[in-house]
Amino acid sequence: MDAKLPPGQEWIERPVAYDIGPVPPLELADFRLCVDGEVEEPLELSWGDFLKLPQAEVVADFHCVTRWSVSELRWEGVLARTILGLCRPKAGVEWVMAYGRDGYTTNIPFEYFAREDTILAHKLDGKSLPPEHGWPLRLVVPSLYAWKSAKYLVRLEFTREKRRGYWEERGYHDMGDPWREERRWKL
Ligand SMILES: Nc1nc2c(c(=O)[nH]1)N[C@H]1C(S)=C(S)[C@@H](COP(=O)(O)O)O[C@H]1N2
Ligand SMILES: [Mo]
Repeated sequence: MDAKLPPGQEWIERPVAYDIGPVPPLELADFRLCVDGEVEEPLELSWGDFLKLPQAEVVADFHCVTRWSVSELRWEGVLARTILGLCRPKAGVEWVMAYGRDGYTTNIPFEYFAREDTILAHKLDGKSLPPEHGWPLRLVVPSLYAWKSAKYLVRLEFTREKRRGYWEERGYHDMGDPWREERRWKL
């Protein structure tokens, strides 16, 4: 028994990159992160603005629904909690939609987004994010399967009602907790 390994998973050395399609190029000078929807204070952050926010580090295991897990990846960036403190979601917000610049979307239950280990990461294991792992910025939600960790992050939208992202529309679970094996809602 390995208490750190969720049911149905096996350990591998490095994360395998999965992308739904090509990722448009980007100049950092053009980078913007939008935080909007049901929030008191919508944000539009340039790369410089983002780097000025308090920086943190999260060491966490990464679990993919295709049954691999990677132990103790070290992410650096801005905690989701810091973003929540700035944008102040309104009462009744239950979901966060994350958008990548490749057109990817995924819906994240607010309760998991707000956990202390959720991070908007720009570094992995001490280095700038590799292109295939989400450069320049990705969301990392270690408490959910990896498809909830949107790469190439450009927008976070807070909503009261549930909407489905790219994989959720195709049958993946709305919650996605690896400890409950919330892999698919449709078999
Ligand atoms: N923007 C974006 N984020 C994404 C994806 C994607 O195609 N586009 N794929 C998801 C899926 S299905 C998985 S399993 C993880 C894989 O993360 P990795 O490529 O860093 O290993 O990224 C998730 N985030
Ligand atoms: Mo995936």
